[in-house]
Amino acid sequence: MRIRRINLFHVAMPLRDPFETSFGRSIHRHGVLVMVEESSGEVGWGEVVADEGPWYSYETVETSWHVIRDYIVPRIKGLEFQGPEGFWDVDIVRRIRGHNMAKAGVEEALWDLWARMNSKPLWRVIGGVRDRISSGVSIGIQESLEKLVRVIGSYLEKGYQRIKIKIKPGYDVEPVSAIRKNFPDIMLSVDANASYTSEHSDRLRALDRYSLLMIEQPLHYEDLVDHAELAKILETPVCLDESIKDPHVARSAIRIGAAEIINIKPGRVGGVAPSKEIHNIAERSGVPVWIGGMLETGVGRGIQVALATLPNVRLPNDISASERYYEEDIVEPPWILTSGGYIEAPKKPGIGVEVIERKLIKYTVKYIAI
Ligand code: OSB
Ligand code: MG
Repeated sequence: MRIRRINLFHVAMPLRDPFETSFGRSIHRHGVLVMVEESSGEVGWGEVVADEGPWYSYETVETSWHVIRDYIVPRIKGLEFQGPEGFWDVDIVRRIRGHNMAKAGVEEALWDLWARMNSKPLWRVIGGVRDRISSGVSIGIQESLEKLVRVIGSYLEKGYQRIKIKIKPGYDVEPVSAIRKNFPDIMLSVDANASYTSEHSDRLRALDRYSLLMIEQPLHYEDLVDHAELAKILETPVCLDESIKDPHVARSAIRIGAAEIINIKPGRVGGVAPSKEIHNIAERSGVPVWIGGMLETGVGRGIQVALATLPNVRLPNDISASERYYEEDIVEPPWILTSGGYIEAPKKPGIGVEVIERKLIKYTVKYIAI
C-alpha cells in the first residue's frame, strides 16, 4: 500500500456526563482522528487519544499534530508498505522518542486500511480468537456516594460485567465500602491514576478487605520499583496503566514484579503492533491483560475491540457502548452492548464501522490535509 495523503481532524466531542479523575475533569473529549488515503482511493482511520492538556500524559492534541505533520507524514507519504508493521521500520518513526499517542494515530490508520484492502475484519488480521469481547465501565469521581451507587446500579442493569471507579487519596475506602454494601458480589476494581505515594500504603492496604479485582496505577506514572514493593504487601493485584509506555517498559515491569496485570491502551503504547507485543510478553510471563480506554470515539473503539479478541485478554475491558460516552458517536453503526455485557467483534472489514462525514464535520474544530 502507498499513502498518498493524510488528513488530521481535531475533534471536540461533548461527553454525555463530565468525566472526573484524580488529574482533572473533562466535559469534552478532545482528540485527533487520522484518515490515511491509499493510492487506490481506499482509506483507513486511527485515533490520537491525547487530551487538550498534558494531564494523563505529556502529549497533547497540539504536540501530536506537530509530530505527525512535521515528522511522520513527510517521511511516510509516498512510501510503499508491504503491511502495517512496516510503519515501525521507517527510520523517522524509530528515531522519534516517545510521542506514542501521535504514532498510534497513524499506525492504527495503516492497520485499518490494510484490513480493508484485504476485505477482512481487523480482529481476524491480528489473530483474534473470539467474536465478542467483555465490556466493563469506568466511572469517574462523583459528587456524592449516593450518586455513585445510583450510577453503578444503572450500568449494572444495562449488563456491564465489571465496574471500575476512580479513586484518589481521601476518596477511596468510603466509596468502595458503600459500593460493597449495595453490590457485594460484583466484579469491582479501582483506578488511582497515579495519585498515591508509598506513604499511603496503609490506606491502600485498607482496600484489601473488599475483594477488588485489581488496583490500577496507584503510584507515580514513571515508577516501577515502588509498585513492585507495593505489590508484595497488597493482596489486591496491582495493575499498571500510565507506567506501561511501551513493550520495553512492560518487560521491565513484569521482570521486577511491578505489574501483576497490565492495562493495554493502544493509544498510549503506539498502536496495534506495540499492543500485540505487550500482550505477547505478558502472555509468556503468565500476566493477564485487558484493553483500557481513553473515552475514544467510535474509531479508537474499533481498534480496542479488535485487540480485545486476543487470547491473553482475560479480564473485562474499558470498552463500553458508544452511548455510555456520547449522545452521538461519529461512526455508524454505533458500538452497542449486547446481552450479558458483550460487544460483538464486527464482521465488516477493518475496524468494522464507517465514519459519517456529516458528524465528523460537526465535531471538527481544526483540519489539515497533508
Ligand atoms: O486511567 O483508564 C484511565 C479515561 C481517560 C483517561 C484515563 C483513563 C480513563 C478511563 C476511561 O478510565 C476508560 C474508558 O475509555 O472507558
Ligand atoms: Mg487507568
